[in-house]
Amino acid sequence: MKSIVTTLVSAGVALAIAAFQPAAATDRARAAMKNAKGESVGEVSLRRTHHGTLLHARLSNLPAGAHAFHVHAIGKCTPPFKSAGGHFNPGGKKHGFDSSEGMHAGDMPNIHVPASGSLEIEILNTLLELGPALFDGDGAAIVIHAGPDDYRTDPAGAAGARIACGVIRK
Ligand SMILES: [Cu+2]
Ligand SMILES: [Zn+2]
Repeated sequence: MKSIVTTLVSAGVALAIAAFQPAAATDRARAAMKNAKGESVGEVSLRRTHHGTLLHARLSNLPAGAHAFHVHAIGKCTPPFKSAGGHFNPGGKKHGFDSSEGMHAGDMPNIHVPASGSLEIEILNTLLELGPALFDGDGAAIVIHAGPDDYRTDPAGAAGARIACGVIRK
């Protein structure tokens, strides 16, 4: 009997903790990245930290060179990925690290893919939270562009075509 009571009490505590978190928040998420041909180009995992979201990208099958790497506002990846909308921007800012009126929460440093086409990288985004603004009705996505972000041109850093996209899923 005692063990049943203990179990019920712990279940009650767990439910109370769960109820305290907004329904749309999560500690972990991931995005399966695909190119415009529908081929996999790897995966990005996202994890909540005390200072923002840590993104861990394991990418492959990408063209060598510098590419913009952003969080976009809509979780829909239909080639050519315009479906993902603009940059995730709950703060209503302008684009870019180099803008005095910036930056978007979805703005992140360029990635540099070597000749092998594969790259593993971790990026801490201190403005990104795995919360209700990201997991709103239309979701969010990670997008990789053909060219680099110039870190200043509003609204998207003049990064060119969108070559890969992945919906961020809890
Ligand atoms: Cu982008
Ligand atoms: Zn931006």
